[in-house]
Amino acid sequence: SSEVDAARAAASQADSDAPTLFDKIVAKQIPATIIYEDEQALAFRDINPQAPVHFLVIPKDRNGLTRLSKMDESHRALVGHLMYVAQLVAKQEGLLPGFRVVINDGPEGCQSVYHLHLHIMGGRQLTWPPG
Ligand code: IU
Repeated sequence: SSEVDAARAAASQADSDAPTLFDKIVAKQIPATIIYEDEQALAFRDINPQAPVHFLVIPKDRNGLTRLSKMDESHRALVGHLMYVAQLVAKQEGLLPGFRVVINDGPEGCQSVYHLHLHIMGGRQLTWPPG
C-alpha cells in the first residue's frame, strides 16, 4: 500500500553515526520551535505533526545513542531524564487528559533520524494500535 511504501521510505536511512539535523537544532543553526531546554535535553515541535500537539524530546549530546537499542548502563540517568522532561512538557502543553510517548528504533521501527528522540503526541483521542 502507499502507506507502507511511505513508512519504508521514511525509514530507509540506515543506522548511521553521522551527525543529524538535530545537532543543528541543538546548535540553533536551523530553526525549530523550542518549547523546553535544560543542560541535557531539548524539546521542540515536530515539523510534521501527527496530532494537535506533537513534540520531540532529545538529548543535546547524542552520546552514542543513535537509537534506543544502543543504550548501555551509562545512559540510564540520561534516558530517565528524557522521560521526566517528556511528562513535564506534556503537562506544560496542556495534555492533562493523556498523551502518548513513542520511540521508533531502527528500520522496522520506522526510525528516520538517528539521534535518540522521544515523540510526545496528544491533544486528540489517540487510537491503538499504531501502524
Ligand atoms: P523518527 O522516529 O526518526 O521517524 O522521527 C523523526 C521525526 O523528526 C519526524 O517526526 C520528523 O517530522 C521530525 N523532524 C523534525 O521535527 N525536524 C527536523 O528537522 C527533522 C525531522 I530532519
